[in-house]
Amino acid sequence: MIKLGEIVELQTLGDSRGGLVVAEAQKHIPFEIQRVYWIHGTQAGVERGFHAHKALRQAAAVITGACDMILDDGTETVTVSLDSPRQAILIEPGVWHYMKNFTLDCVLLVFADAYYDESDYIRDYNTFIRSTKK
Ligand code: T46
Repeated sequence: MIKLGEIVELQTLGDSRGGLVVAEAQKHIPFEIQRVYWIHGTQAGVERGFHAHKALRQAAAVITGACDMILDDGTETVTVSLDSPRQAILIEPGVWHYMKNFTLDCVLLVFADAYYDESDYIRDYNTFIRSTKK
């Protein structure tokens, strides 16, 4: 059972030359990775996300910089500060989530277990809350 806002530790192989972090599917990331995208250059004060996924599983890591991720399963809300490239946060289906407090240098890398599908998004909060009561 994955808890809300669960963090997974990635493999850290840095040495005196600098950092090297590895994320392998089914090992550090608990699913097969079908898609990778990243969010960068987010301007000051911008908040993004504000949706839940019906089936998509994701894991997100900040490669540089920092941001906060807020996750809400309809019962509980947690805020997780992401500021380490050595960790990823799991974003499971049925979790309303959004991101804020991006530093200007933040690069948020996201692993997803499926291709982009807009029909997998719930972008209305009331619809999301209703879906949690079923
Ligand atoms: C999520 C959070 C963490 C695509 O066409 N393909 C893609 O793979 C993605 C991710 C987005 N898009 C389109 C959909 C929108 O028309 O790009 C546009 C911007 O996406 P959106 O407003 O959903 O971006 P965020 O930052 O609010 O959310 C994104 C992901 O979409 C979402 O799945 O969980 O990052």
